[in-house]
Amino acid sequence: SSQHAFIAGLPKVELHLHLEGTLEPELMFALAERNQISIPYKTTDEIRAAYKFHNLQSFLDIYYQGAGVLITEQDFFDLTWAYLEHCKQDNVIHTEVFFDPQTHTDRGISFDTVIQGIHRALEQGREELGITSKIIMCFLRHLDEDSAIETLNQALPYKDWIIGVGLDSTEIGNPPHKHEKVFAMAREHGFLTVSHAGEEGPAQNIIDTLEVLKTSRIDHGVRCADDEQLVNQLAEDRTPLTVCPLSNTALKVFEEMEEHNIVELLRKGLCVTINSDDPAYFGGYMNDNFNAVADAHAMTEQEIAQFTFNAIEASFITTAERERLR
Ligand code: ES4
Ligand code: ZN
Repeated sequence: SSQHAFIAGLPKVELHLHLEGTLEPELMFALAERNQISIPYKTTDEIRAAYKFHNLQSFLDIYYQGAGVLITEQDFFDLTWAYLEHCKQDNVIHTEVFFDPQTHTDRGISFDTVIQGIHRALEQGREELGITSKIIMCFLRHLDEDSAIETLNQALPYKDWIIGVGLDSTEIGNPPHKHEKVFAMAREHGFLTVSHAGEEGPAQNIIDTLEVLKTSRIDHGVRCADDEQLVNQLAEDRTPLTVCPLSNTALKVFEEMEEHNIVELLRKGLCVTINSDDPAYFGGYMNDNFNAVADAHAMTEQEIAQFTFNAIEASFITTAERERLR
C-alpha cells in the first residue's frame, strides 16, 4: 500500500495492549539470564519459531510461560520502557495498557513489585517521551472469582494508579457471569471496566458482557458480526470495540487479513479501533497493524484516520486530557 507513510505520520492511541505480550525474545533471554531462570529455548530464533499458533489457548500456554522470566521491579520497568520506545517509534501519543497481576502473584511475585515497575516506566514515558497512559488490570477468566476478588483487594492501595479492570485469557468455557460479582465490586470502588469478549466466543458473550459486567468497551468483539441486531445496537450506542488485526490472524480468528471484518464494521458506524494486543507474539506494533489492514482493504485516508478519532472517543482520558489530543 502507498498509505504506509500516512499511517506512520498519523497520531495513534492504543487501547488494547497486554504488557506481558510486549516481551520480545531478546529481553526474554536477557531476563532469564539476569534472574537465573531456565527457558526451553537456546536462541531467539528458536523462540520465534515456537510462535506458531492455531487458536487462543495455544498462544496463552506459551505467553504465560514467557512471563515467568519477569521477577524484579526493574524487570517490569524494562518491559514497559521497551514498549514505550515502540510507541514513540509508531507515533502512539496515548496508551491504555493491561497487565495480568495473577500471572505474577501466583508465582510469588508481589503485586507491589509489578505495579511499581510499570508505573515508574509510564511516569518516565510521560516526562521524557510525552506519551500519556493509563493502567488497566485484568483478571484471568480461567481462574475462579475468589482469586479475582483477592486481586482486586491487593489493588486497592494503588487505586489512584489504576483506571480500570478488565477480563482476559480463555474465553470459551469462562462466560462473563463467572466474574459478575468482582466486576460489581470494582465498579463500587470507582474502577472503569472493560472485558475481552467475542474473540473466539460467540456474539452472545458480547451481549452478556455489556449486560452483566456493564463494561465501557469490548476488547476484540469481532464475532458481533454473527448477530445483525447486535451490530446495529453497537453502532447506535457507539460501544467501542478494541480490535487487534494481527492478533486475530495469528490466532486464526480470521484465516487471512482480507477476511477480517474491521473495515466493514467501521463503515457500518461502529466505534472500532486498531490495537496490537501482544505485539511481541503476533508480529507487530501499531503501525504494523494499521499497515496490514490497509494492505488488505482499500481505504481512504479519512477512513484510516477514523480509527484514531474512534480511539480518542473510546479512551479513558478526562476532558482536560482530551484537549491535548485535539
Ligand atoms: C490475550 Cl489475544 C488474548 N486473548 C485473551 N486473553 C489474552 N491475554 C493476552 N492476550
Ligand atoms: Zn487482548
